[in-house]
Amino acid sequence: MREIVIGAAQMGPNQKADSREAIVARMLALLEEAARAGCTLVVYPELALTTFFPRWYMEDQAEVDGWFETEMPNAATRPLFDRARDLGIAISFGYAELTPDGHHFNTQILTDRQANIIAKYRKTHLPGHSEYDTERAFQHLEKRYFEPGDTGFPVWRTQDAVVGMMICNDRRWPESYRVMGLQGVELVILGYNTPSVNSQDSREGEDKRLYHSELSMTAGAYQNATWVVGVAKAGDEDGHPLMGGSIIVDPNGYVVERAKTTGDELLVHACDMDLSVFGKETIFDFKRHRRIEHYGLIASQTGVVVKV
Ligand code: CDT
Repeated sequence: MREIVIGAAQMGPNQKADSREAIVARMLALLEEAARAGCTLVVYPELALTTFFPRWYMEDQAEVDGWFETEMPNAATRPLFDRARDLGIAISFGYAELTPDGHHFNTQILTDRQANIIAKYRKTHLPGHSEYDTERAFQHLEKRYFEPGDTGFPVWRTQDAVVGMMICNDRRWPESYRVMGLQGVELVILGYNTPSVNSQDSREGEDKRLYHSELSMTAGAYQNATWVVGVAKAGDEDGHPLMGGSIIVDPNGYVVERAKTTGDELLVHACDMDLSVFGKETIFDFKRHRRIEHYGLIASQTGVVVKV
């Protein structure tokens, strides 16, 4: 058995006016709870340190950059790293990253149990748009504020497991899981901020959005025989509702833990990495069963081309 006790640290809303320090204090409270539950890994949401600022249209680059972190850890997050080191808990969380050479990414990091950053992933599938859209009920300007990630989907070995990361919208794309599946991923950790309603269709509410989120993660888990830990930032943020629905999914695609609230809430599960072995050696033994001669379009074409 290769067990990792994982804490999925769902976070309630971060308001625009909340300081990084106040938000980190809530992350620390979740970390303490995780320590009491015996966790050795705690996963927090996408853009954990701020409000989901891409809902706001901004033209002033200095204002935009105020939502970004130029180093990690930094003054605000150092207490989280220090406490995680004391407790021997690895942490993973998302934040807006501004690199020294001026690039803007939607990023997630993973540490080891000594609080060293051992892995960094930058979001690939940026949803939304880059200019103000009068047709939407609210804005989703990730394409304005972030560049598509430059990391691809690597995996890392830590805590005796093969671990990969993705961020929010990446979870809806089977390609994200499969690229990691081909590298033997056993645990996918991801955070998200998903509005409770569709800005382009007011009839689409929370039920359908929770269903699509869970459908994507359970399918990704099953089809790649991997654990998936999906962690929401939830609740009413700046007057805009974000859905919860954080889940831990086993390599058979079963949801083994599910959030009950839209606030700060820790889900805990002892995840045995060996549970992924059977699927990887049988129905999803990629080496024996994949037919790559028929998959070329997936890596050579984006849009749909109808030729008939
Ligand atoms: N943050 C993020 O990527 N949110 C998107 C909203 C898309 S609308 C379905 C998500 O995939 O949840």
